[in-house]
Amino acid sequence: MKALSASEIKKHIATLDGWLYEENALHTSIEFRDFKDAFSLMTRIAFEAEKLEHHPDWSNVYNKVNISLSTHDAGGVTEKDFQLAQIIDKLVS
Ligand code: H2B
Repeated sequence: MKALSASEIKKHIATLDGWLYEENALHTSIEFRDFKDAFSLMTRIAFEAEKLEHHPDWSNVYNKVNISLSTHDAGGVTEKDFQLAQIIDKLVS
């Protein structure tokens, strides 16, 4: 899969909720009520990521989840990152 250009990424990112494009990846930060809610959402994302065969780079501290999406094989952001970002937005909302 081919990495998207900066202008394609800017166009696509407008369709997402609370994502930034920085350092060749899409980033978001989500805050939950507590650790249980944060980890529950991470588990649901994990199942979707497996289905898509595309996986987030992420970290979790207590009720906060930081997510970065890029396609390692392509060295940048691809359609797959936007697919996963859209799924994450849907699961969060
Ligand atoms: N996830 C992400 N974010 N980037 C990749 O390039 C990638 C992946 N490659 N998940 C996948 C797995 C690849 O290694 C397997 C073989 O499909």
